Amino acid sequence: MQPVSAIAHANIALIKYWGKAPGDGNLPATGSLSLTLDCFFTQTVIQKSNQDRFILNGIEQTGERLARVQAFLDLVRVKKIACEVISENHVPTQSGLASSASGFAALACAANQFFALGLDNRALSELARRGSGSAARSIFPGLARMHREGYAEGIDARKLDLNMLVVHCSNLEKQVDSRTAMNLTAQTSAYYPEWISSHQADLDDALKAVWHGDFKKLGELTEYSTLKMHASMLAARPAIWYFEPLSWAVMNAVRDWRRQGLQAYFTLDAGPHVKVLCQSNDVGVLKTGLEKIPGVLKVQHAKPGPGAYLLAGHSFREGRV
Ligand code: 2P0
Repeated sequence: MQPVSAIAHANIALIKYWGKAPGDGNLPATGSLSLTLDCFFTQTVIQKSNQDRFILNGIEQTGERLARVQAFLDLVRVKKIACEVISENHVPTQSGLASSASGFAALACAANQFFALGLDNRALSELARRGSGSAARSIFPGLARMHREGYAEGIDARKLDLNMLVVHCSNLEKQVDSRTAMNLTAQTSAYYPEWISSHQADLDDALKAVWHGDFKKLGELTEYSTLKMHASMLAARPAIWYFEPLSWAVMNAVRDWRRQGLQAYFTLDAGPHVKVLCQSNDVGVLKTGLEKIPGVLKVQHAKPGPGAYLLAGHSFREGRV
């Protein structure tokens, strides 16, 4: 068996997923819609070994991180063949910038070739989902829709000019991982049932906005979805929030700029960083404005990125993070 190398890019949900369906298989409780970004990616090499190993950014992983990769390999490997998985993450790990999405999408893509599984993109997205819910969407370029049934598909976004400014608000790793936070929200938040029952309408409206090339509508729904998701977490017991004061400052600035006529819409995930959806013409002025907010560490401009793909060689690529 020859070593196999694959790359997958991170994605950010515009219409969020938050919560699991009951039962095994890591099925989401709702669908979602995301944008795969060109500036954050994971490269993963898988090869035969005498024992399972997982090396992330040059550091050998043990405990939960190794166990999660092993459980994923167990889904596809024959005769428990031992593997070495080497990943280089050009995404800040555990910071709400979806490193598990690009990580498991790259691993699924590499495993498909390594074990000769012959999966098409839909089946590949289902496999990636078993590792991490959001990973299913990183199989596809640009906009991707995740179905509640557990697979993702690419969505034609040709009528839209989509850009994302990623505003780094903290260097700290997040305190509560997404899976724990989702489960706590589902079990204890009075607003969780509303989040679930009102979700499909948001997704349908967003897909309509994409179809009509209606950037404003898509942006408004993007903000609505993230705030609704975070509101459901705030009502959990104990409450969960990922915002930092700086995150609020950035959100306030985005709203001010919108009042002045700029089209910009924010979204936040399970971390303090703010991502701003905007169009090419506004990137320059928004980036300059965001960089001037006291405390902002870095602003990165992302365009729609490619789907997961295999690499011919096994040398590692340079990243921008
Ligand atoms: C999303 N997030 O739609 C939402 C919004 C974070 C906030 O999916 O447990 O890493 O690995 O399946 O996919 C983050 O959760 O969770 C996530 P697991 P995942 O992007």
